[in-house]
Parts: sequence; C-alpha cells; structure tokens
Amino acid sequence: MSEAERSTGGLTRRGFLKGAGATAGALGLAGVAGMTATSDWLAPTKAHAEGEERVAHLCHQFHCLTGCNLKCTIRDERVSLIEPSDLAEESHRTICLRGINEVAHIYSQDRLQTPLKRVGERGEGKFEQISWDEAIKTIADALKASQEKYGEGSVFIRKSTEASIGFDFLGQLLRADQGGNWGLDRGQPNGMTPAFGAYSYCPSRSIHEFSDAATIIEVGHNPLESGIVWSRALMDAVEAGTYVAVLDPRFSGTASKANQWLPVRPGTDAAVIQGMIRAIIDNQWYDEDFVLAHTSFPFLVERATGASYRSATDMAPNPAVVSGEPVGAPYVWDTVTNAPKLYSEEGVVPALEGSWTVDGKELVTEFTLMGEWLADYPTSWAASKSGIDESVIIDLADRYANNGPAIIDYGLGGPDKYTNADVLGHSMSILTALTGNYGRKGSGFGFYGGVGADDPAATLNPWLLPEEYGYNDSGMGMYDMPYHENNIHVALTFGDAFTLEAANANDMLAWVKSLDFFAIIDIYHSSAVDYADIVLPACTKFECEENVKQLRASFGHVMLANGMVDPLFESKSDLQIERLLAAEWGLDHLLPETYEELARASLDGVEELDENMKGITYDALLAQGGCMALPGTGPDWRPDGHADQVYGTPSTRIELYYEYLLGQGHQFPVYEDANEAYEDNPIKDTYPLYFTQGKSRYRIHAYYTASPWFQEDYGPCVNIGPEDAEARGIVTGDDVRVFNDRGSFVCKALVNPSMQPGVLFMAETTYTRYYKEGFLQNVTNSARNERCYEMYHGPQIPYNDTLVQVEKA
Ligand SMILES: Nc1nc2c(c(=O)[nH]1)N[C@H]1C(S)=C(S)[C@@H](COP(=O)(O)OP(=O)(O)OC[C@H]3O[C@@H](n4cnc5c(=O)[nH]c(N)nc54)[C@H](O)[C@@H]3O)O[C@H]1N2
Ligand SMILES: Nc1nc2c(c(=O)[nH]1)N[C@H]1C(S)=C(S)[C@@H](COP(=O)(O)OP(=O)(O)OC[C@H]3O[C@@H](n4cnc5c(=O)[nH]c(N)nc54)[C@H](O)[C@@H]3O)O[C@H]1N2
Ligand code: SF4
Ligand SMILES: [Mo]
Repeated sequence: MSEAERSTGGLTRRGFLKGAGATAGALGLAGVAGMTATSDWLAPTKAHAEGEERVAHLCHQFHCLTGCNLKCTIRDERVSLIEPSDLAEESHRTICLRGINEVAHIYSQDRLQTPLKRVGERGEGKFEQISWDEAIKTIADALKASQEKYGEGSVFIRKSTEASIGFDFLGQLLRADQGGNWGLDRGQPNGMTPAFGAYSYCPSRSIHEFSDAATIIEVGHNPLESGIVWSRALMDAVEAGTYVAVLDPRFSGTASKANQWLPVRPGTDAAVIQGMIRAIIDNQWYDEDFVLAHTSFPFLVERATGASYRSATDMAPNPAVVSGEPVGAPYVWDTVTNAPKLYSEEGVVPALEGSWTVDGKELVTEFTLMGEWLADYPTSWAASKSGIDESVIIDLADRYANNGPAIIDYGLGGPDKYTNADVLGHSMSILTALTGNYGRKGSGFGFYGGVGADDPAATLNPWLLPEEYGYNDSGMGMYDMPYHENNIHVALTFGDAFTLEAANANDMLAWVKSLDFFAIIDIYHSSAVDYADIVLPACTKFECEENVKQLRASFGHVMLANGMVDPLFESKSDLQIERLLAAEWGLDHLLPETYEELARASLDGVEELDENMKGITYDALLAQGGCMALPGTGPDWRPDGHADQVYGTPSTRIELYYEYLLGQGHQFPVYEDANEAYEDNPIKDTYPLYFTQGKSRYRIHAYYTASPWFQEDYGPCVNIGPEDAEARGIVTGDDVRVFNDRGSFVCKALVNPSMQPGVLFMAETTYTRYYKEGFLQNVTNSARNERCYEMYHGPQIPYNDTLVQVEKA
C-alpha cells in the first residue's frame, strides 16, 4: 500500500477527496474554522509515494498579465510538482513563485469544499453544508422571483476578471445587469484615448523594443512586481545602457534597478509631467516638424468660443469620445497664402503659433492656446506641487526630449487610482506628441506588458448565444450602486467582486446587505463569501470533470489545459456550474456540454481566418501536449506600430485639444488636486498619511492569500517610514490600527526605509479573515469624478486617493 493510501485509511485518493467534503459538512460548518483542515492530510511531502504519475499542462493566470504554460507532475492524482513548461518557446518558459506555490495553494485550508447556506447574519460567516440540488434551486428561485417582481435587470451577475476568461454565459442568458463600467485601470487611458485613439493604452509596439530606447520613464509602474515576466525586457534595456527613471512615492523594486528615482508626492504626477512640458516649450526642445505634421497643435480654434474652426464637411466622430458626433475637417493657418486652409490640403505650410482675424472672429492655434494655459504653471510650481526639485524636472525633460528615442511606460495601478488620473494621461499625451516620441523605433507611450502587442495574437471563435441573449445594461457602474437608486435586488458573483473591486467597503457592504439575496461562486473563502446567502465551490484551473479544460490564447501561444485532476471535495468547474444554473431555466442546451466542445468550437475553421493559426487545431494541440506557439513569438518580435503616423482619430493625427470637455474647462489637462490625497486638504490635520496601495509579487490581487507558504511572511501588513513609525512608537511586527472617517482595520506594521515620510504602502488585497480586525478596503476612497462620466472609460475607482491616521493597536 502506498503512503498516500495508508494515510487515507485505504481509500483511493480520488475517493478520499470526495469523501472529505461530506465529512466536513457532517461536522457542521459553524464558521470557517470548522472546515476540514486540508493541510495535514495533503501536505506536499506526503505525495512522495511511488504511485501513479503523469504530466499535465495548462495556461496559468491571466490577471498577472502573462499566462505561462505550466508543466505539472500529477502523482497519485495530486498536483505535486510544478515547473516551467518545455512545450513553450524557449524565451517563454517562465514561471514565478505563485506558479510553483500552487502545489500548496490548490490544497489550502481556505478552499470552499461544499455548497453552503448562510445560518448567521450577513457578514458573520456562519454556514451549514447543503446539497448541490438545494443550492442551485435556492439560487434559481431567488433570481426568478426577483425577475418576476422587478424585471430582468433586477438581477446582478458579474464575473471577476480571472473567472471571466473563456466564457460568460449565465448573465447573458438571464439578461442580467453586470454592473456597467468597471472603473478599473482606465484613469490615465481616459486622458490618452481621445489623443491616440481607442485602446491606445495598449502599445502598438513590443516591450522588447525597450532595449532600443535611450530613455525610459516608468510613471507609477512597478513591473518588477506587477509584471514579473515582462520586467525581463526592462532589465535587458538596463543592460543595453538605456537610462531608466521611475516616478514612485516609494523606493519600489523597479526604482531600485533604475538609474533615477523620483519620489513624487502621491497623486501629483501630472504636475511633474506638466513641468516637463513647460521646460520643453520654454527651451524649444520640441520637435516642430513632428508637431506640425502629425499633431493637432496647428489646428485653428475660435478664441471666443473655444470651438475648433472647421469646415462643414463631416468627418467621422472620434471613437474615443463619449459625445462623439461627426465633426467638420479642421483648418490650419497657411503661411503660403496667409489664409485658413483645410489641414489636409496639398501644399499647405501651416503656422504653429499665431492669432488671426477672419470674418470678425479671432482664430488662434491650439499650440498658442496651450502656451497661454501653461503660462500659469512655471516649473517652480511643478516642483512645489510634486515635491520633486525643479532642476530634476528640467533635467528629465531635457533627457526625454533630447536623448531619445524615449518611452513612457505607465502602470494601471499607482497614479491611475486617483480622481485626477485623466489629467495625467492627457499631460503625458502632450509630452509624447511634442517630442515626437511615438511610432518611431525605440519610442512609445502606454501600458507595456501583457495586454498590448507584446506577443503575436491568436484568433479564436467566440461561442455565440442566440441574438436575443445579452446583458441588460442599466448604465450604472457597480461603484455607483451604493450611492444611487437602482433596480438591483439580487446578486450572483463568480469571484469576489464586492470587496475586491469596490473601495469603501462599509458603503458597498451596506448595499450588499440590503439586497434580497446574494450568492457567490468562488474557489476560496474570499472576503465577500461571508456576506452570501448561498456559496458554491468552484474548482481551480488544475481540476476538471474532464481531461481537458480551458483553451486560452495568451503569451504568444495557444494553450489547451489537459491532464486535469478531478475536482477536489464537492467543487465543480465553472462551466458545469453555469450549466446547472442554466438548466433551471431550460437553457442549458445553448451552452457547450464540455470544455472539449467549447475548445473545438473555438478552433473550428480559424486556420482560414488567420494565417498565424495554420496548423493549430484541437487534435494537433492535444498531440503536442496542449501548447503551440504562434509564428514570431519571442524577443525578436517587433511590430512596427504607428510607423505610418496614422491614428484612430477623425483627423488621423494625434489630437490634443479635447473640445468635448470644453464645458468642463478641460480642453487642456488643467491641473487638479486629487479628491482627498493632497497637501492642502483640511482633513490632513486629522489624517496626515497618504495610504497608497499596489501589487505584490506574492499575490494576484487577493489570490494566493490562502497559500500557507505566503501567509507565513506576506500576510496583511502596512509599510511605514522610520520617522512616521518612531513618532507613533511603532516598531516592525506591531499590530497597528489604520483609520479614517470611512472605517478602520488592524494589521501588522513593517517599518520600511523605502517609504518617504508621510506615505504608507500596503499590498492589495487579502481575505478579511487574515486581519485582526476589518480590512484595507474599509478605508479606501470611492469618490467618483463627475467629469469622468463624459469620458470614454468612465469614472475610475480612486483607491489610492486616501488619507489615514495610524496608531498602535
Ligand atoms: N504580482 C501581481 N501583478 C499584477 C497584478 C497583481 O495583482 N499581482 N495585477 C495586475 C493588474 S490588474 C494591474 S492594474 C497591474 C498594475 O500594475 P502597476 O501599475 O505596476 O501596479 P501597482 O503596484 O498598483 O502600482 C505601481 C506603483 O505605483 C506606486 N504609486 C502609488 N501611488 C502613486 C502615485 O501617486 N504616483 C506614482 N508615480 N506612483 C504611485 C506604488 O507605490 C506602486 O509601486 O498589475 C498587474 N500585475
Ligand atoms: N484597495 C485596492 N483595491 C483594489 C486595487 C487597489 O489598487 N487597491 N486594485 C484593483 C485592480 S487594479 C483590479 S484589476 C481589481 C481586481 O479585481 P478582480 O478583477 O475581481 O480580480 P481577480 O484576481 O481577477 O479575481 C479574483 C476573484 O475571482 C476568484 N476566482 C479566480 N479564479 C476563478 C475561477 O476560475 N472561477 C471562479 N468562480 N472564481 C475565480 C478569486 O477567488 C477572487 O475571488 O482589484 C482592484 N482592487
Ligand atoms: S502567476 Fe503569472 S507569471 Fe507566475 S507562473 Fe503564473 S502565469 Fe506565470
Ligand atoms: Mo487592474
């Protein structure tokens, strides 16, 4: 008998795992602590029996922005070793601690094991085990009752990002509301898209081009933790001699590898960028040829109204502008004929600056107006606002403008999570355009790493539902639901949307508690689980009812998960859970029966649609072990995006004057303080510390919180600078209370010299159950910037725009 068999009393591994859930239930799940401790009977060391062994492959995470292919050794039906996959291209055989750590994470104590029904108050976390039949019927009854009484849109169904990869059927079948605009990761893009076109935040050139740049500025981006695999391209550039400057309030991992760290005051990056713009204008470091040929700066504007001076000939609306109506073609001032001419007319030599009167109207160029706007913002202002020396700002401007080609790589965390992020995005657009650092080798601007063109893309067919099915969109973002009247009465989420994706948890959870019903489908006991009426256990990526699981196109490869382990405990795959629920409405026949059917459909005929997909069929994939590279994948892949200088705007140029924001006075990125996190805020007397958050290499958002390895050293902990700690009598390891008017939480303190005075940092997020009290989302800011409702990506959640006080708990 193998050791594994002995330790389970002779039951086979599969049989035992199935039985374990039932036992847990029989013990009565009074609170999470009562759940079966998986750690002792599934400790990794116990898997070293001679038993059966095989290899499985799958695409790991999406939300770390990579998707490595993992090679998993399955021993006695237990995942016991994880290594980089030898099926991937050599340059793409990557893995990180989170991948290796799945060996423990899959079997961790926080796995949801059986369907649960709430027995205590919402938030108390008291449950009893119920059967799948009862759980599914209870959910269906609640959803049906709500839709009958309040209409289809009264049901809220949302999948967390990671859970939504591949398919998203149920919400569409029930025509539920999915909570509208997400309010995540599009703050700077809000300020960039009207200039460069929709989705321009995804760069059109490869991250491997970093090595071709002379200068790279990382604006609040910490790829050494938030883009572990992609940070290799940054380090290659450092080795190639590229100068790297990092703007970050703390001395981040990325700052530690850079040539220069600019310890910016939180929420003030736009001031640094505007100081650079000012220096470039004052010193005439801009690229006049580029500006005249490829930007809107020479376009004419009527001074009195601020409207651009245009012909009657309609041009397409700007796809990146919400109030996008067709516009006329813009005019420039032609210096040859000394008259206004259509910008695109042959032979025109436009003026960059000036003022002219035509038909009694004064016309000026956008460039002239920009100079007038900037007149009020000298570089000394930028320095005092941001805390960065004036000479440092001017030197960086010099380097950026005159030591090109240069790249601006921004993160979607950091400065994105303040109410003024659009001002920063717009400012960086102007800086980039002025210096011509776009569309040329070694230049660029955007969020590099994983979402753009960093690898060739694959083509997969979507699984189509009949036309009549689709989400019902009330137009209200989830972040607005606690604050505005709405028609949501019941909710079902795949993953923890309510406490992970929303700030100011006390407001959000008060709203959740007011709902008639809430059910969650999650793998782990995430923070929102405690508020649910019914909980369904989903299985991990490594488990499935079939041999294959998800097909994914990611990281330059097409990957079909195969060699899966049976779902642990009583958990089920998301597809089977969606099917069980859909069956309650008699709609399960519209869904694929299996992951195999879905994968086959995704690949059916794609060879004819896309040259890159030649030879990548379902059977070929399986025969190859489940992973095939797309042609060109690797560090030599260099798409030549925007070399033609043609942009997705009406004029096809970079359009920097945002006429659609005239009513708000933001046609230029007029500086604005953040909502709460700014020096002169009167509440700073009470809450003097900036509470910034960001990603940790040990987690993907809250995911991996449940890993026992990581818990030992990387549980919830707030980083505080030595001066601030000393003033409060705090030393490393102390329990501290972090609080403001919105709420409070208690966690450990880490006194960290990387923090500048007055600034705290904490890795988002961690399941509530690991805190002594509360959790970080209790203090974060949920303010919505009115101006952003006009913007392409809508208001963004300003988690970092938060002031707090800290004391020893
Ligand atoms: N390991 C890991 N990687 C991830 C994720 C994850 O959860 N874990 N999530 C992914 C997702 S969804 C995203 S959006 C990306 C985000 O990627 P990043 O933007 O790199 O992530 P963050 O760590 O949130 O923020 C970056 C830095 O901003 C700094 N910062 C805070 N406030 C300011 C400020 O006002 N100005 C400046 N200049 N810097 C500031 C923080 O100190 C932090 O070092 O990461 C992705 N990658
Ligand atoms: N305070 C603060 N909060 C933040 C941020 C911050 O900086 N500060 N950053 C924000 C950012 S940038 C983002 S993108 C969001 C991320 O928020 P999400 O997009 O929601 O994050 P994910 O990590 O993709 O999803 C996590 C949830 O899905 C569950 N899950 C994972 N895989 C599966 C699956 O296969 N099936 C099912 N059913 N469930 C699954 C996990 O257990 C977890 O509950 O968080 C935001 N929250
Ligand atoms: S977490 Fe991301 S980087 Fe790490 S192994 Fe998984 S896919 Fe790769
Ligand atoms: Mo994000």
